[in-house]
Amino acid sequence: MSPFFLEAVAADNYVAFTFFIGTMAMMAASVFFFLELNNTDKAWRTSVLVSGLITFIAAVHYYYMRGYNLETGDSPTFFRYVDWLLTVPLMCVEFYLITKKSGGTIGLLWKLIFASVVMLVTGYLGETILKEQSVLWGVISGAAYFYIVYLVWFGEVAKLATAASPAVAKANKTLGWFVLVGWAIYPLGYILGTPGGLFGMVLVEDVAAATGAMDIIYNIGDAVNKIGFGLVIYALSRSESK
Ligand SMILES: *C/C=C(C)/C=C/C=C(C)/C=C/C1=C(C)CCCC1(C)C
Repeated sequence: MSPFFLEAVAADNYVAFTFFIGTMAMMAASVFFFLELNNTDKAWRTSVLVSGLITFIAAVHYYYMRGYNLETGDSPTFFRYVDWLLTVPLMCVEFYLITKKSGGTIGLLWKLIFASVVMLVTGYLGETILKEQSVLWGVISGAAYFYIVYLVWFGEVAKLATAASPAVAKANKTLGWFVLVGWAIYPLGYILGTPGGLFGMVLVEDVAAATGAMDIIYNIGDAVNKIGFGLVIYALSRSESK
């Protein structure tokens, strides 16, 4: 067995352990979604397939993030953003797919994807290359985030979901909570990691421990946000088929 494996399952390395569990959970979820495609109505197959793609992409990234973390002891910020850049737009695709039958347009799809890419690219700039202006980039990223929240809760997505069916409306509400509460952990992590800490206060003295804690929170949050999100879509596909 590789020493990395042993280190990852060492009882005191919680950060690496959550990367390990994350990989397994995302893999298991992907297998589940892919195998369930056979039992899914044609009209809902693409939605369930996208759920599986989201967790599959995350599983591969978690595998790499675990190795990176074990080798360097650092946060795999770059891999996280690559993972988000692929999975968050796919989550936006889910909103388009569930509202397509009631009039969701390609225009709406692009609005959602564009907002998510702006949110992530500006967030990455603020967290890495342009750290001195992290507040500015964080605010731009946050505006794009709230635009997505707005679309899902009150805008086009909400209206089309209500028009589609009670089951779609209900699922959209649940997905809306994921976006509003589940996704909020990421900007919180960004704020805590910003130089000077939250609102200029120095909150933590042990930066390495704080970074590790943040990784654990992201890892748990990711599992909830990606697998949970996929399961809401899966449940909707069941309630809408015979
Ligand atoms: C599976 C991964 C998900 C759902 C990731 C979502 C990430 C975000 C909602 C990130 C948002 C950010 C802001 C709103 C401002 C600060 C920068 C970010 C990128 C952390």
